Amino acid sequence: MAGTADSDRRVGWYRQMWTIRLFEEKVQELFMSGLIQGTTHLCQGQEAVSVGSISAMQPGDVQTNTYRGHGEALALGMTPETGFAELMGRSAGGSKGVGGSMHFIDTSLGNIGANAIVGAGLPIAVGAALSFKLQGKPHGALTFFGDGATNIGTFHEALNMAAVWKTPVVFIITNNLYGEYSPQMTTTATKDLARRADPFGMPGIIVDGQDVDVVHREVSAALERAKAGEGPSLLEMKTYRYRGHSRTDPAKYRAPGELEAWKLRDPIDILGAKLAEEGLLSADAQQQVRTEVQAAIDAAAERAAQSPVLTLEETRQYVYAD
Ligand SMILES: Cc1ncc(C[n+]2csc(CCOP(=O)(O)OP(=O)(O)O)c2C)c(N)n1
Ligand SMILES: [Mg+2]
Repeated sequence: MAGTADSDRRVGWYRQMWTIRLFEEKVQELFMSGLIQGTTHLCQGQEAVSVGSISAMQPGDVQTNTYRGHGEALALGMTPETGFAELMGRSAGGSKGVGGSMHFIDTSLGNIGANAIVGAGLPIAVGAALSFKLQGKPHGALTFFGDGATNIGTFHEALNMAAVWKTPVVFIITNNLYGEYSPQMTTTATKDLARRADPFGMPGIIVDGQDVDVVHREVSAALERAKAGEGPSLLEMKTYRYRGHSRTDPAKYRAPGELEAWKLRDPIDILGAKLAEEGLLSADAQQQVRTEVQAAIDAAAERAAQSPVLTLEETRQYVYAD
């Protein structure tokens, strides 16, 4: 049945969520110390959306995401070392250090694009899904985007075309309640964004984005439905980003107590509590996972920093495809 995961897999998700959390914390540290330049958009708090959704993919499936896409890239299998190298502008990075935080891409892992332009990933995913359909391939596409992106024209165009053509795509709104610095209610007339599926005649489902089991189950079902030729779905993941929009944003626009309230439903804690109760991973073992992941993250960042920067001549080789 779609969406049932065995215990080993769920223990793996626990480790993956810690990997994403601690990777992002390290990115912030490296950014503040000047080892990472440019900008960063971190995803602490949203780990269950990345891990639960990506784990629903099968070999051959693809996904697009956004500038806040480190979580999806790591869940797909990009190593922390490759990610850190990319962020530090080093040649061991996934895009040889010239893509940076907003372009974590690895087509071999099904990651066909992270997009800095809000809403740009949706039509790309619809196109990929259409190509699967036209070629008779059994694959599907996921596309991740924010609540703010549902006010962009490409959102409506992509949903309409996908619905008309019944392309095998699943639209995933990571609703973290904020656009760049604006609360959702100040920019959007609809509270439950899943309702935006209605005009396009596709299912619109509200999902608890803090519970990785629920996310995995819903995305698996929507992807299976899409691949069976029954059309796309819109899933609204209710979640929260712990940090500000980007870089050094202290997020002072948030209501007092809001962050603390969301941390009471932390996605890693929710899975951890279930795994402990089910006898699959004790509290001590969970602490051990966290310690191991922290050591791996620190070592990965150190190794990445040893990788050379491309020379100017080398960067020119990658401007145009052969
Ligand atoms: C077309 C376009 N308009 C504006 C921007 C500037 N911008 C970058 S992120 C962002 C907010 C998007 O919010 P949301 O879709 O909720 O995603 P989140 O940042 O919360 O993950 C905006 C307006 C942009 N990158 N692209
Ligand atoms: Mg948002």
